[in-house]
Amino acid sequence: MTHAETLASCLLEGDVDKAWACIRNYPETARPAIYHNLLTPAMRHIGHLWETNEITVADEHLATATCDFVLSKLSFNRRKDSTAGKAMLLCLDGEQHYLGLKMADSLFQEQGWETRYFGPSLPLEYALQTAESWKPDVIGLSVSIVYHLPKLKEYTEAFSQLPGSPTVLIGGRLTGMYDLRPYGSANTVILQDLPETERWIQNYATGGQQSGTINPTPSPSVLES
Ligand code: B12
Repeated sequence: MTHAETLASCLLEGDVDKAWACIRNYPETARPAIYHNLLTPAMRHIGHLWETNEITVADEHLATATCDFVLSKLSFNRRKDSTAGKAMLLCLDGEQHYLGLKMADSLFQEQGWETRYFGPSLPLEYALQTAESWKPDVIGLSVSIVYHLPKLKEYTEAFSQLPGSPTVLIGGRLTGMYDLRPYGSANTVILQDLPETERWIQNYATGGQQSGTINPTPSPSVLES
């Protein structure tokens, strides 16, 4: 059994203590590595068990709730001097998959950013209201379900009209699977995973970030699939 599969079984039991012990026994200790190499594959494994009817919807919900708790426990403690920039992180309207977004939020905080993390499903009008008053440097969007993609275009277009032109980051399960560039606008950057996100944040700190500098390796367009 891999570490991720062991963690998946602890999450499926809803056993926070066992899940925590499994994370502590993992050889890598940096938060991004734990997110990327352990928690993400564990949740994806749970998705596979669900898809193949080896677990029930209730099992999957319990695992999700346990993972969420563990993530809160792992989250970086917000620094008082969060001056690197301001990022708001949200899921498209209707999008319920927020665990990855929560990990991205933690990475921004760890790199000294002030963040506002909105969890699942934030309608565009409310996202715009906050963006207009809070004036973030970055807006991070998460998308996991293909039928939410038309909304992605609406969001990126609306955000590209904002004063101050915040950089719009697109993340989530679909970025590693499809070419999402047709759903972006000016100032959109597509990030495939957390290591790429971490590099992007570090690059931003050194003044190297420009909109659209990071593009995904070409992959089939979702429109063609
Ligand atoms: C848990 C789960 C749920 C939970 C979500 C709870 C939650 N709080 O997130 C619930 C029960 C709500 C759910 C519902 C549904 N789900 Co679901 N779900 C999953 C599952 C098992 C795990 C998701 C997860 O947490 N993955 C781990 C995270 C960490 O990975 P990630 O999201 O890709 O994020 C990583 C990166 O993408 C990145 N990232 C993510 N966001 C962002 C944002 C930014 C800005 C950045 C920089 C980076 C970034 O960081 C993360 C770190 O590695 C997946 C299986 C899978 N393969 O992922 C299915 C899965 C995604 N779900 C699926 C489906 C079908 C559904 C439903 C339609 C089921 C239904 N019939 O109701 C609904 C749709 C709900 C909706 N409207 O959104 C399918 C999608 C298949 C498809 N072809 O589209 C999957 C693949 C399961 C499967 N194998 O069938 N689901």
